[in-house]
Amino acid sequence: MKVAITGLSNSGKTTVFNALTGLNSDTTIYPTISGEPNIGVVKVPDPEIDTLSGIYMPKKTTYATIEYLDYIGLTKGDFKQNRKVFDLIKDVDTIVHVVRTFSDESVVHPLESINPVRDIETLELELVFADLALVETRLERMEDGKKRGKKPDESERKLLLKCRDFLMQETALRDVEFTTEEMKAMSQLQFVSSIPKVIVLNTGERDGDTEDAQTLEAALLNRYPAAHTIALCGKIEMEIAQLPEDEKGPFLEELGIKEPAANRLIQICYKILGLISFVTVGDDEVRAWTIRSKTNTVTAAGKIHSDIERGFIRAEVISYSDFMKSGDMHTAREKGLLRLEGKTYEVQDGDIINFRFNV
Ligand SMILES: Nc1nc2c(ncn2[C@@H]2O[C@H](COP(=O)(O)OP(=O)(O)OP(=O)(O)O)[C@@H](O)[C@H]2O)c(=O)[nH]1
Ligand SMILES: [Mg+2]
Repeated sequence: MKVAITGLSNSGKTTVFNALTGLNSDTTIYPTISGEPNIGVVKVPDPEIDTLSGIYMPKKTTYATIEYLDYIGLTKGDFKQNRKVFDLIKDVDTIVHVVRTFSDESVVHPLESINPVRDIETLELELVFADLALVETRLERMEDGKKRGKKPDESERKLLLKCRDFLMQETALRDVEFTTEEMKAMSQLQFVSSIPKVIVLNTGERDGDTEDAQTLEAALLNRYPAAHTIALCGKIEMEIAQLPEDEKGPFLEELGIKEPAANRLIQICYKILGLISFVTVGDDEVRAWTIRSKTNTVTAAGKIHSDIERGFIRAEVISYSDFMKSGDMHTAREKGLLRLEGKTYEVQDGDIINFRFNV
């Protein structure tokens, strides 16, 4: 899964990126306007994989991963600069909008005051405007083609006009209902306002800042029921992420933080994308595989290898809890807890699967 961290300049994107990845990229009090994007890959924490790995003692344990991208900020009304950002992030699975709520005189705010709701609306509009420009360009190209005698793709034209109507009303495409066919066509068009979004309120570290952010979070939920918002203090979370593993727990406890923001954010992304994972086990490798919920066994098999999908015969499936009741696969089989499933079985979160195939 790929996640892009965006936001206005100086909102704390790189700080949040460091908090999520445990890396230590430079954060500055001045806006970054050029340079290479920061990229960080992190393991998705998975206690079930930890346990299974402890049981199988495999040569290799592989967790699901998330790739985070952090780049320059979005600028209000700067179409050219923003296009650079959108070109980089147009194929990500989720956009994380970092919104500044911390006050700090030494850090310039590009819009000169702290106003999270205004910033959220500004960012949303930049996505909408970028898509509107994309639609206009495509429609123009279609018109040009028509003049040269090329027959326009009517279904695409209809879809573009539908998108344009909504975008003109400043509605992001993720809030629009599309048919399955339209969705398929949409994926080729590389819109950015259709990408699922999480709002991260980057709060200050002073007493009361967290409470203020929680109040704002509740207000945002009223205003944008479909938005997913989490509040976190980038600066503190970044410090936590830099600590050695065994020091994190006590530090979190001291601060009264139940779970690091990095983990909370991953859970939200999984939820909004409707992702689940299944597991393969063995002496060589214990491994988590990420799929969309409602995926059938054959498609899940294809995630591992196209040969397994092509030659699929059956899947031996056991839920994690049934496996734990038995302790090992042999006992599970004897107890009849290991099920044989065909092509149409809908894989459940945490299923342990062994695919039988023939190529
Ligand atoms: N007080 C406070 N300062 C923060 C917080 N998060 C970030 N900052 C500071 O704000 C400044 C900008 O942070 P960055 O993480 O570099 O922001 P950015 O969005 O990546 O900025 P650009 O890449 O330049 O657009 C740095 O000096 C950070 O230390 C926070 O939660 N509290
Ligand atoms: Mg930055």
